[in-house]
This record gives sequence, structure tokens and C-alpha cells, in this order.
Amino acid sequence: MVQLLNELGLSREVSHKLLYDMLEIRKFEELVEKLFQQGKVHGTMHLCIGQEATAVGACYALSNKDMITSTHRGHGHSLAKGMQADRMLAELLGKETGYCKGKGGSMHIADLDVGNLGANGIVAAGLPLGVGAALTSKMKNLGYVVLCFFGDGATNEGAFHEALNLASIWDLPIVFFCENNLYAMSASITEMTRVKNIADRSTAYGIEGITIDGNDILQVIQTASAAVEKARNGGGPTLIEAHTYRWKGHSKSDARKYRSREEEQKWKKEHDPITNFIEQLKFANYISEEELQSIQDQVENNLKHALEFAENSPEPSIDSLTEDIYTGEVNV
Ligand SMILES: Cc1ncc(C[n+]2csc(CCOP(=O)(O)OP(=O)(O)O)c2C)c(N)n1
Ligand SMILES: [Mg+2]
Repeated sequence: MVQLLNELGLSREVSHKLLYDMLEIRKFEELVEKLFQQGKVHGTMHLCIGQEATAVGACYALSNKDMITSTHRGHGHSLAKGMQADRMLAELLGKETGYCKGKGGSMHIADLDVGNLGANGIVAAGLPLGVGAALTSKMKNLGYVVLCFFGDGATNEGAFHEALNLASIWDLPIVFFCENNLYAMSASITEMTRVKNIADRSTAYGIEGITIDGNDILQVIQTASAAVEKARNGGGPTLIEAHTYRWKGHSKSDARKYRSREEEQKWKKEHDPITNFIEQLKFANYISEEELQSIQDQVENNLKHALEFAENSPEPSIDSLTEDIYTGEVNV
């Protein structure tokens, strides 16, 4: 464990930042759930509590100029890629100061400045977009890598297979990162595919496929970093399948009848990515109780200010209703 921290070049400071980022995602999601219950968030929303290590670990492997594509469950990806909680909350509350001026909301949140090409309400739709961005990087020699997040359910969509095939034959600088949380809405992965591992599907496209524990952030960093480096050096795509679990229902209208409370408890107790990382850090003497408390306080404090910012921000004006909806000429 200490060895892996050293091998990955993770200092105490960096490991504290990783913990901060995971805690921020969890607390952000808990806050969003509360705001939704208060009727302040419109539409639906999909929480990623329990899946913090995949978002933070995979984005740690990327540089600022690298890009991601996200999913309907994208709050964690967005925060991990460098988006700020205040403008994210403002977006979810439909405020003018939000990342998309309050017009995108949870499933269309994006920020090109930090390389987030966007959440996406269409399952698997981020993959072809990612392939397009990776093709641009290659053709224009721009040097950036694209990492596409998607769920297990997305791997049964045609877009997944087309994207992997094109990325493979063109040796694109892209990493396909599947967050296998065992379910697509109410359907268990075992009812949706006969292959044992989703990573095995890489064989059909002649690329490397790897299955990892997605709730172990160190494993995620190790695997994603190697895949990103390979992609950057012309080695082409990799399919990473990271096992994880969403603690909450699929969206707000889900009674979770398709799985048992025992199964949920087991994942929470034995595979909580945050508790596990804290234990690893304590074991390695990387964190004291005071430092842990201070990180937790900073997260709470930051979110308190973020919420104040979002709640005090103005609603968009009616005059701006059709602004930023259609694009003008695009220069490529
Ligand atoms: C093309 C398409 N089909 C169906 C839906 C409805 N839908 C929304 S999320 C979802 C499940 C996706 O499961 P998965 O990819 O495993 O992601 P998870 O929700 O587990 O994060 C479905 C079927 C959709 N949004 N788009
Ligand atoms: Mg899933």
C-alpha cells in the first residue's frame, strides 16, 4: 500500500487532495438530494454516491488539456475534472451564474474550459462524441487524450460498439472507462449480457481490456494513468471496466425493488471508496485525525458558500431565453 502510494508518486498533500475531492462529491450529492426534496431542482437527477473513486481516480490521470465525456450520472465527473461546486449548484438550481446559464441542468452540464465535453442524457451518446474529439486531437496533432465515462448499460448500445471499432482502427488517443455498477435502471448486468466481464468485449475490437476494483482509488489511478499514457504515445485505446456500486436509486423515482437491502449494506460496509481510502492513508501514516477533520471541515465550508452563491444568484431573464441555444458558424 505504502509502496503503491510511492510508485504512483502520491505525496501526502496529493493524497489529501484526492480525499478532499471524493468527499466533496459525496457531500455535494447529499446536498443535491436535499435540494431536490425541497423542490428546488427541476427535472430529475442521478446521484453518484458510492462511485466517487472512479471519477476522482480517472480524472487524476488526465492533464488539464485532456477531455472527458460524461453521462446522465455526471456530477462527480464534472467536479473531478475541475468544475466548481458553486457554479454547478447554480446550474442545478437554474440560475444565471450556472455553467450553462441555468439552461442545461444536471444532464447537460458542460465546461469546455476544463475539458468537460458534457453530461449526456442519452445512454452511450458520449462515446461517439469522445471518438470525434480524439480524432480531432490526432488529426491536428493537439496532444490531448479523451476519457469517456459510461455505464454498464451503455455497453449494450450500438454506439458503444461503433465507437470502440473506429477508435481501434484509427489508433485514437482515447480511454473508454466503464463504471460497472451492476445495474442499468432496474436491469441487472447479468440479465443484459452473457460475457463474464465487460472488459472482454475489447477483444472483438482488437484493443486491450482491463477489469479493476473501481472503489479502490489507487487501482483506478494506476490503471487509468497507464491507459492515458499509452493513448498519448500513439498506442491507441483501452477499455477499462471498473466495478463499483451506486448507493442510491437510479434516479429520484426508484423504489429499488430489483435488489436487496442486504446487498446494498454489503457494498456500503465493505466497499465504501472513501472509508477504504481513509483506512489506507491511516495505515500508511499519511493522515492524522486532525488533518482528516480539517479536510472534512473544508469540504463542508466550501459547499456552504457554494450553496449561498447559488441561492443568491439571479434567475435568467426572459429576454435570454433563446440565447446560446443555436450555434453560429463553427470553425474547425
Ligand atoms: C438511448 C437511451 N436508452 C434508454 C434511456 C433511458 N435510460 C436512462 S439511464 C438508463 C440506464 C443506464 O445504465 P448504465 O449505463 O449502466 O448507467 P448507470 O445509470 O448505471 O450509471 C436508461 C436505460 C436513455 N436515456 N437513452
Ligand atoms: Mg449501470
